[in-house]
Parts: sequence; C-alpha cells; structure tokens
Amino acid sequence: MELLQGIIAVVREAGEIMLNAEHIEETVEEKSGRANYVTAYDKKVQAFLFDRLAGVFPDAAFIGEEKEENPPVSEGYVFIIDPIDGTTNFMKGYCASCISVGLLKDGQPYMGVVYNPYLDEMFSAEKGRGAFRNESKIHVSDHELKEGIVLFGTAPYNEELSKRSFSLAYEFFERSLDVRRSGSAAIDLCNVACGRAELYFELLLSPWDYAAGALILTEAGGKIMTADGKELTYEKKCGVVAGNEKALQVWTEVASDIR
Ligand code: 2AM
Ligand code: CA
Repeated sequence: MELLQGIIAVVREAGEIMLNAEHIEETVEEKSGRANYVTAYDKKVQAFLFDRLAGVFPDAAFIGEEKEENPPVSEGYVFIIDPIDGTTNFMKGYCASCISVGLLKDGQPYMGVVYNPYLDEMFSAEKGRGAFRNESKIHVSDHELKEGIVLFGTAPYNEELSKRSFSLAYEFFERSLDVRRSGSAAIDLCNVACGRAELYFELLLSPWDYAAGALILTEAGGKIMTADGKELTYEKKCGVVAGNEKALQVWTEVASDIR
C-alpha cells in the first residue's frame, strides 16, 4: 500500500509537466507507422518517471514506450510505462490524455496507476485490493450491452485494421446505446472500470497502453482479454477487449472470427 501511494505521488507530479506544457506542436517528431508521433513532453515525462520511480522502488526494471530497448517482463518487478497515453490528443490540446504506470511482478499485473491530469482523476489498483478513482472504490456497471456505451480505438498506426475496426464499431453501435472514441486506451479502460461505459475494444495495442488499465479494470470486477479471446499478454502487442461480463459475452458472440 505504501508503494502504491509512492507511485501515485510521483505520477501526480508528472501530471504537472503535461498541464504546464507549451508550444507542444513545435516539439513533435514522427515515429514509424501511420499518424504515430512523439513530443518532447512524452520524453520528458518518461525521464521524470524513470528517475523518480527508481527512488520509490529501486528493485524494479523499466519498460517505456519512448525507450529504445526494453527488458523482458517475465521475471521480477518491471514498471511498464506510457508517459503520455493519447499523444495525438495531447498535441492538439484536446485534454484527453493520461499517464499510465503499471507494475508487473513475474509477468503479471501487481499495481496500476492511470492519471488524467485534466480532470485530476487518479485511478489506481493493487492486486487483490480493489480499484479506486481518487479515494473512492470503483466497480464495473451491471448493465446489459444494449443499455450501455461502447468505447473503441481505431488502432490508427496500423491502417490495415481500420475497416475492421469501423465495421465492428458499427456492429456494436447497433447493439448498444452509442459508441465513443476517446484517443486514449488507458482512459477508456478506466472508464469501463468505473461503470461509465460497458465495453472497450481496440484491434492492436502495446502492453504499456493497457498494463495499468488492465489491473484497474479486473480489480473493479471487469474482464479483459485479447480481441480473439485469449489470455492477455504483456510481452507483445495484441488486440484488446474489456468490459463487464454481459458486454464481453456479446463480444464473444459477435466478434469471434477476429484474428
Ligand atoms: P499512444 O497515444 O500512447 O500512442 C489510440 O487509439 C490509443 O491506442 C492510444 O492509447 C494509443 O497510444 C494507442 N495505440 C493506437 N494504435 C496503436 C498501435 N498500433 N500500437 C500500439 N498502440 C496503439
Ligand atoms: Ca504514448
């Protein structure tokens, strides 16, 4: 618990770097793939987190989106970090981005913290101890999908997944109240975790996009799996679907042919 509070304090401080960012678009660099960018602030937040979290928990290794080479996740403690999840929103001043810090223990989620500084919402979880939004315990909703909201991501860096993503969004639009697309996988997972939405899917994500959110969601009573129904892995990219039990049941019926 003390460790979780230590991580939360560091992440909250890192949020200040996002809130105080200026002239963001002047610092943008392109990465590989379609519409994939990094700003000087992604690197700055990552450097801050690596430095300060090493002080909080010296035994852990680090994996980060903006790091050149990453260690394996399977042994010991590993921080798995997306310094800014929702970088395109961040570049545009859209105010829907967050910091995502997961901590794995022997390859499995142990702690997770997701902070949206624009709303001052701190989501956190520790294995076996429930999930929280600020100080309040959270739980997934009990609604049927037809009474629910479906969140989806478009896997924008991989154009070959666009048509499939949008046709699935249409399928789920027809089976729900409506769909939403936020631009941040970690925020989406937390919004399902606290019952604001019933289902989330994206056909390709990296482990740092979902490592923290996955634990927050499961500790809130939700379920998460790969888009083709397998156990989630933290070693490589995969499609992700998450929701309350009723919504995931519908996903399994409708989207079982996803590969
Ligand atoms: P990012 O903003 O940190 O880059 C947008 O669809 C969401 O999914 C964001 O959380 C984005 O992370 C992530 N994302 C989108 N496409 C992705 C891909 N092909 N691989 C990994 N992560 C992706
Ligand atoms: Ca990122």
